[in-house]
Amino acid sequence: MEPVRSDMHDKITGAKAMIHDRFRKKESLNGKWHYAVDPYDTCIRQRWFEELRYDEEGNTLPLDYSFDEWELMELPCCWNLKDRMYLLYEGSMIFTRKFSYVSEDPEERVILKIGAANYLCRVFLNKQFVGMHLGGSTSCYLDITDYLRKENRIILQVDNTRRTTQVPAMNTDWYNYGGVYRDIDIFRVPKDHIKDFRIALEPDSGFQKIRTSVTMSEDYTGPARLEIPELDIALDIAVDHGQGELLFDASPVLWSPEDPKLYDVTLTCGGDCIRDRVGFREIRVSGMDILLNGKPLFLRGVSAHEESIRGGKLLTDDERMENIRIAKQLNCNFMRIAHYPHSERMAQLADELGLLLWEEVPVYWDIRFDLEESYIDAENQLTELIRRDYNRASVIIWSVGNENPDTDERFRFMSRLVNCAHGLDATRPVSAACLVNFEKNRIEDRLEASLDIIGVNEYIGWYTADWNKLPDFFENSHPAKPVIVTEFGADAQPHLRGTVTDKGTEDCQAYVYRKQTEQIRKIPYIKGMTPWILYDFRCPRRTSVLQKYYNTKGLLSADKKYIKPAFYVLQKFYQELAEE
Ligand code: GCB
Repeated sequence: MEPVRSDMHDKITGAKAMIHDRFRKKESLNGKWHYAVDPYDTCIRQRWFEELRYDEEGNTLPLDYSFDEWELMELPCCWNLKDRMYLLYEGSMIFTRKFSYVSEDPEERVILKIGAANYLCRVFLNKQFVGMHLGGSTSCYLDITDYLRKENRIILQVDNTRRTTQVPAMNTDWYNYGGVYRDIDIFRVPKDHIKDFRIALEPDSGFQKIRTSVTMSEDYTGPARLEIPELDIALDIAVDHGQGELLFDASPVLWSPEDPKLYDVTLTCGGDCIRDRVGFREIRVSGMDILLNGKPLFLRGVSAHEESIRGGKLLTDDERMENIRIAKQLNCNFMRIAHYPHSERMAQLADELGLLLWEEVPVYWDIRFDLEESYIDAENQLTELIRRDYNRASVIIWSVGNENPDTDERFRFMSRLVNCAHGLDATRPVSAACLVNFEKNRIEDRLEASLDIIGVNEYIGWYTADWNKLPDFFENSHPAKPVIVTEFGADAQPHLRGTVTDKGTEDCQAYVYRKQTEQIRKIPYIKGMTPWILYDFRCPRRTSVLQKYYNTKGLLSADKKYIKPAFYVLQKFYQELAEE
């Protein structure tokens, strides 16, 4: 596999290829695609995509594929749920379809966006390799203009093989779904088009200034026009060699979970025009406090995977809104969307409905912290996420990883990632969900030096059985920055009852929540918590008779129809905190 991969390595696409696409007109390539399972990567080895039918003498060649006779799969989709045959399949699948294209303007550029394909996706158009994307949770953008004809054949190779060099690597506590599981679209944009558009309240401006910036595709010089009609704002931004920035006075109504006020914003530049809906708020760490719009805040949160019993990683907006609604019923103002970028729709809906978010990249457990290749992949995923969601008021924290061993290599790797996040975004705090220092039973991780907020996953009462360690753990810790308890929790099989020490029962889970919340409430440096997890999720590592390939630490069952008693413990605790 490696030689094939390296001859296509120069065409890895990433954050640089992104365009600002929200609300842009698009043509969907969702729908029926022909597909074949290709575990030996024969498509790549035999270069099926070249569709060679004759040899040099004109003899017909035997073919190992028949694109248009293959079975059909409706994309987007996680193949694991399409057929039980593919439930645990890890490898390549080939997808192909035809589509027509009629140019509307000789100058237009056509951008293909594959919302998400886990993990590696190679794109071939009309017998040519266009490019590939790495990372299973962020979008692949490719300019396909020069490859297009009137009638087109597109081929995708989607490969969810776990590899040591990838991010995440071989071992995760979630399901390695395969497939193209978010929308596939094409966008027609002018030659000079807006690639990146950022707008946010300027930190420390007393909520009186907004900063905006624009990045164009070409070396464009000229004005861009920013309009926010509801604020009576219509301003020119001078764009010089494709870059423009402006700081201006404005007094927007501040966005908050209680009042998620959004404004329609348009930006016109070089014949291109885009729209966004944006909330303005300030998030800041000051001493030991997290301040939202200048006021100290306790983040009453819960963790959640991007997971649906029906669609795997393919969620509908209704399912996302249901998750937000359930979190609100729990009296949450915050959700940690773990452990990788969820669909951009999640933050857009959280903006609309008023929920704060922690967003994370899948630098999860142990990865190859010693390899530059892994670093580049992680940094690209982080950059794609930050560029995508920069304008989302709901997103208040970037997390650069979860439970990584505190080695020198990891320290260097993740400090670089923190610097990268700070460099890309000066308006939000950066955090990571760190491990406990088990030897000293306290919060201690060298990464704390560069983080703005310390996240810590402690499973006292569960993986660490001795409850006496919990008060000591908090007492032994002397963090210099605000702390979010990013995880605690306990498995509970829905309906299974027992004593509080019977692991796997609802009673034990509810007890863990009671004990944890009793302690957490007393600790002044804790400014938030996101217990693990909102609802049960698929997990191949969990094989016990109680788990049946699910992680059952959910407060609800996997189908979200059943609420476990621990839910009510947390709900009451958050209610009390909200009233304080
Ligand atoms: C953790 C991980 C999370 C797991 C959870 C568990 O610490 O961050 O991904 O699912 O524990 O259930 O063990």
